[in-house]
Amino acid sequence: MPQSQEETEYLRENLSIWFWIDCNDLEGSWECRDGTTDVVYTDWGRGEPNNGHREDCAVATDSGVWNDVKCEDRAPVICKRPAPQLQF
Ligand SMILES: [Ca+2]
Ligand SMILES: [Ca+2]
Repeated sequence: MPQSQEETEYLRENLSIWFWIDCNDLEGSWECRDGTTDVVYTDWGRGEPNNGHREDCAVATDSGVWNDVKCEDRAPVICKRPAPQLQF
């Protein structure tokens, strides 16, 4: 999941897809696949999370802001890893 406004801006500028942020939104609490439940940074779109149709899976939209969607919806994932150490 994006951890900061900087990460959100990077994704917004470089992606034109929506993607799952690896956490489920449970209206007031979180359940993330890595075990995280204490989510400090959020970037919900206007009116979200609205739990519109039993929506508990959070995605970043193509405009960068977050939305909770139905967990049956399919969305790509973005993997993040540390930058490789350069050897000289
Ligand atoms: Ca929800
Ligand atoms: Ca929603």
